[in-house]
Amino acid sequence: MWKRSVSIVLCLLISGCVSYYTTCKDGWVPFSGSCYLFRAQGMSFTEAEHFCRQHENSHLVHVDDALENSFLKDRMRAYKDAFWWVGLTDDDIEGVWKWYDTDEMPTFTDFMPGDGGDHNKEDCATFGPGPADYSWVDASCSGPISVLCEARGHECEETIVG
Ligand SMILES: [Ca+2]
Ligand SMILES: [Ca+2]
Ligand SMILES: [Ca+2]
Repeated sequence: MWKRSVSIVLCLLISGCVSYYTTCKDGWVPFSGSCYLFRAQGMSFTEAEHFCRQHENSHLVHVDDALENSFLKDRMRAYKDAFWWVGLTDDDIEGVWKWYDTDEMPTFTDFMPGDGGDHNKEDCATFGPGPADYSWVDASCSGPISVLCEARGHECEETIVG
């Protein structure tokens, strides 16, 4: 059983329509080329990253832009009051956030005002429930915090003859 979502539909004048789907394994949520696994089970940051590796060789979520961020926030609002790891850490240089698995700097962030700065004991990023409404907060890497994995989805093309 595979789930799929239409990410783009291109319509060409003569040849009909081509739609692009993201397909994901059962239990994973498709969105715009990626698949997400929400596991509401508290773990430390490194345990969570390890958990993702063991599931589809994925990684803790990389939030690349506002669209992906708001899609994920909408899903989280369906769960009650859980924190979810974002795959970012400032463990190397205080206040400088990098993706844990690639060491790259993020192109988009959504930290709450007062979070994401110079907090020595809070070196891992999470989506925060309650007043944060799933904006990001920095927190202790020991958790326990719920796991959100991201894997690359399978892009499929389907031609609809018009
Ligand atoms: Ca992503
Ligand atoms: Ca910090
Ligand atoms: Ca904090």
